[in-house]
Amino acid sequence: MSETRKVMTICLIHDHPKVLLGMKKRGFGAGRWNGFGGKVNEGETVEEAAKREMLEEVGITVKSLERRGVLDFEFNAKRGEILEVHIFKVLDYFGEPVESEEMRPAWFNLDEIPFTEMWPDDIHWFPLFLRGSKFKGYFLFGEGDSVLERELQEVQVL
Ligand code: 6U4
Repeated sequence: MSETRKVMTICLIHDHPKVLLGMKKRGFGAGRWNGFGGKVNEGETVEEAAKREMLEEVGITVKSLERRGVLDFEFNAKRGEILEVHIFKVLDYFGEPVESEEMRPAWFNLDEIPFTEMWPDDIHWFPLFLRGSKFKGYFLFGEGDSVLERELQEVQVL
């Protein structure tokens, strides 16, 4: 079976002991808390897309970031269409989070991350992200918030 890939980004700011999340107000994943990000456009690198989305969605200018994870997501109802999501930690930035048409930002303490209102994969990889690991994985989603298959491993190099 042929496979298509859409490359996407997620950016997270972890200013210990808080992490910045956004409530997605519209479109894909609306109603969930998530990192900031979106599709990589033609002609831009994944890092450029990650920075652009941070500025568009939450008004933050990213000076430097580091790739921490790459996850492939697939929906059972749409087999063969893979979302390849690159997860970045923002290392250095300026600006304050500002609400946009797409996202309502809020800081969460690490012991209050709202996993039940996030994508169901997040509870698995967030702990790796928060402790500074790099990781790769694959999640197959079924109906509702079910995860039918999951693979997740720490890696030295992405
Ligand atoms: P438009 O509406 O074209 O501006 P765009 O902002 O480019 O869209 P969007 O909002 O569809 O893209 O991006 C979806 C966001 O959701 C990306 O940041 C990736 C993220 N995402 C998708 N599946 C996810 C999942 N299973 N777990 C997760 N984030 C996911 O934590």
